[in-house]
Amino acid sequence: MIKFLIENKVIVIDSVMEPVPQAVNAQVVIPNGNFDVTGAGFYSPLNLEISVGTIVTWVNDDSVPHNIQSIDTNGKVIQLFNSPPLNTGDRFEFAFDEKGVYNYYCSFHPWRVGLVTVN
Ligand SMILES: [Cu+2]
Repeated sequence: MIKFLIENKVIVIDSVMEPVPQAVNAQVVIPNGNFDVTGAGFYSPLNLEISVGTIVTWVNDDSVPHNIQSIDTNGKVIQLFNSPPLNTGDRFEFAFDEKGVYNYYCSFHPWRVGLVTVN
């Protein structure tokens, strides 16, 4: 009886439960006081280690605007991930699809340099 109902699609069994690929997320906090060159307000974490495919979200928890600019190993801005000015509470996302070590800084406060390591 059950077989009949299934075969005739009276009962539909969703037996193929394909796992849906989930994007992995990670976060970097721009902490309060990050603007202060004499302070310890480093990006948290300073070196974010993630795996390929991770979406990273930077969150500005500081009282002043910051931005996120990808830079090369000489500190020169490159067009890879480049945020507009982020006000307090603003977020910026970037998906890392290739392995590597990625440097970034804030062009308003260029002493603030961070790293994303993609394994
Ligand atoms: Cu800044």
